[in-house]
Amino acid sequence: MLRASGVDGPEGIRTPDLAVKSRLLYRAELRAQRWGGPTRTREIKPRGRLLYRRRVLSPPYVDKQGHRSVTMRLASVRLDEVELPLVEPFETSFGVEHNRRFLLVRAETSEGLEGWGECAAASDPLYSSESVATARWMISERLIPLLFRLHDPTPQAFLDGAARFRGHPMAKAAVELALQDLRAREGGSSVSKLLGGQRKRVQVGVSVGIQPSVPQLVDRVGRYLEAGYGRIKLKVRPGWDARPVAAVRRAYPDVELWVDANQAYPTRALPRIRAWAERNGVAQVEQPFAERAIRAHAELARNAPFRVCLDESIVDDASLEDALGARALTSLNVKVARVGGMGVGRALARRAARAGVPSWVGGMLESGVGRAHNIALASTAPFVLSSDLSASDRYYREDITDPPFVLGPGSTIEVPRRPGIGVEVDERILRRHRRSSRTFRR
Ligand code: OSB
Ligand code: MG
Repeated sequence: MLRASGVDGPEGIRTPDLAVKSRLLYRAELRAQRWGGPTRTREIKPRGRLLYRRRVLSPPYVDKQGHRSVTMRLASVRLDEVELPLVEPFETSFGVEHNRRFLLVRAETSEGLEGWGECAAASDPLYSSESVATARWMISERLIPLLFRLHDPTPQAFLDGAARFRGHPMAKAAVELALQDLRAREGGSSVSKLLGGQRKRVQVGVSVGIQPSVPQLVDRVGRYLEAGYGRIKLKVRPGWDARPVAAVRRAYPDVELWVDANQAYPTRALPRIRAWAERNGVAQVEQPFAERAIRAHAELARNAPFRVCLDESIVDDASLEDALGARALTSLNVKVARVGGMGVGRALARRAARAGVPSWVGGMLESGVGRAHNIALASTAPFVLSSDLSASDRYYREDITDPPFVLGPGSTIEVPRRPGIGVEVDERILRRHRRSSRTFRR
C-alpha cells in the first residue's frame, strides 16, 4: 500500500512548527479563522488550486485483495453538523438526550464518487471526553488538512498520518469511515465485503434507556419484544437497577437480559451488583465501574455467572492487552468511534477472540450512516454476540439514509450488499436537519 510520500516527511506529515509547516495546513488554519461561525453554511473557495493541479497521478497499485486500482484523488470534503430528533428521549447514567447532534463527513473524489462517515461525539462530553465541538475542531483544523496532504488517502494511510495526534478517536473514526465507504464504492463492493464480512444478516438487540417509572420500562420492553428484538439491554445506574431489572425479569422470564451502567458505580457497589445481576439471570453486565477501574471489573468477572463486558475501558490495543491480562472482561463491546476507526475495531475483536473473549458491535444512536458502517463491521467473523444495532425507527422518525434498516426474522438486520455502506444519504432530508455545513477543497 502506498503511504504518504512526496511533499510529506517519512512520518507522513511535517511537524506543526511554523517554520516548516506546510503551506496547505497553514492556509487551512487561516481560512478557518476567517470563516469561523459554526452556524452558517458556507463554501470555502478553492485557493492556490494551481499549485495542486500540477501534482501528477500516482501509478496504479494492487491492494490487499489483489484488485488493481488507481490512487484516489480527493477533490473536496464536506463537514455537516446535523440535529435529528429522537423518537423518544434516551436516558443513561450520564444524562438524557432528546435530539442527537452529530457531524457527518462527506468526502468526494475528482470522479464524483462520495464516501460518508459519521462522528459519534455528542453535544456534551459525557460518554467520553469528546464532543461535537472538539470533533469539529479536530476534523476541520487537523484531519482534513492532513487528508489533503496524503498522496493516496486510503483509510490506513490516513490513520497512520493521524496517529501522531493524541486522542480524538471519534473525530478520526468519522474521517476513516468516509474513506472506507469511498474505497468500497470505488471498487464497486460493499464495505462489508471489503472487510471480509461473510454474514448476510447480523444478530441485533435493543438498548433501552432509563424510563420515568418501572411500569413504563416493563411496557417499553414489551413493545420491543413484540417488534421482534431477541435481546434486551437495560441502562442502569445507582437507584435504577435491582427493582427495574427484577420487574423486567418477572414480566419476561425467558428474555436475554443485559445491563449497561456506563461507569456509574463506585467499586464498593460490587457485591450488590453481583447479587441483583445473579438473582435476575442477567447474562451480561457492561462497564459498571470507571474506565480505569480494571481490577474492579476483574473482581466482578471472577466466577461470575454472567459475562462482564468492557466498553469505555477499551480504547486501543494496549488497554485491551492489559484488561485481558487482568481477566477483567469476558465480552468486548467494539465501537469504531471509541477506538478510532474500523481498522482498529476489527483488530481488537480479533485479538479478543484469540483470548476466547467474544465481541459485539456497540452503538451510539447513530444515524443511518454510522449504523450502516456498524452493520458492515458486525458482518465480520469475530463479532459473535448480538450487537446494539436496531432498526431505523427505533431511533429516528425520519433518518437521513435510504432505504431504512428494518428488523428481520430472528432479531436480525440485513447487511446491505450495494456498493459502499449500501444506503444513500437523502440530501433533501439532510438539509432539513442540518445546522451548519462547510466544504473544504484541496
Ligand atoms: O454505552 O452503549 C452505550 C448510547 C450512547 C452512549 C453510550 C451507549 C449508548 C447505547 C446506544 O447504548 C445503543 C444503540 O445505539 O442502539
Ligand atoms: Mg456501553
